[in-house]
Amino acid sequence: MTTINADPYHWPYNGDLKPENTALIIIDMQTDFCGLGGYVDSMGYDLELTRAPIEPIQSVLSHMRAKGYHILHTREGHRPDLSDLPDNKRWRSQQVGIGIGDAGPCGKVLVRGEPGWEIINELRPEPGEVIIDKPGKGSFYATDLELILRTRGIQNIILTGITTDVCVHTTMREANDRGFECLILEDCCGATDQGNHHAAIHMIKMQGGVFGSVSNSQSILNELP
Ligand code: C5J
Repeated sequence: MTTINADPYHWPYNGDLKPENTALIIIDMQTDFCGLGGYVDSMGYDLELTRAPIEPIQSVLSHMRAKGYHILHTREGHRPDLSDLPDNKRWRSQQVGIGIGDAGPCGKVLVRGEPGWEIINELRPEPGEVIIDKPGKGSFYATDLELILRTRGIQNIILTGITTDVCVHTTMREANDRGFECLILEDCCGATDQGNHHAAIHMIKMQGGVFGSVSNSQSILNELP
């Protein structure tokens, strides 16, 4: 029985925690969400908030790499011809800052292959690590993430990345509904609004852990087997 200190329950629920059945997922640590001139910056949001998790994720990532855990990264983005960009998503994004698919200081916003779409250097994937390209907020919709997790025998997912209330939360909900046992690391996530970050974390703790449990980078560094 091995668990991590977490709230509202010690995680995972069944104490079956080992590198073979557990994955770290780092969500959308892309320039568009946390870099100068990217999508979030163009909307006028505070980059400090979405950059805050970079260092804690770096610590968790190197710790979990060294212990041989599965590491997966995701990127939100669209095909260069925008054929997978819903009209309403594009229209809404154009109401604030530079719209998705439109040209900005880091290239076309959230378009695959553009500089702003790339994962930031601080968290660059290593060869062999899985990268999931997703057109939506959730990492399961229109991707092969579930197939990869099941093929590898992964039951437990540790979630990090940005933004807490959008892509991280959507992915956690999708994973939870599929029976994956989820842990979110509070200091390894960030939102464009601090109140939304706290609310998103609080929601997870309701109903005995409605989507899983909540912990932090220090607990992973101290307690992960
Ligand atoms: C957003 C994301 N917030 N990665 N994307 O549009 O959370």
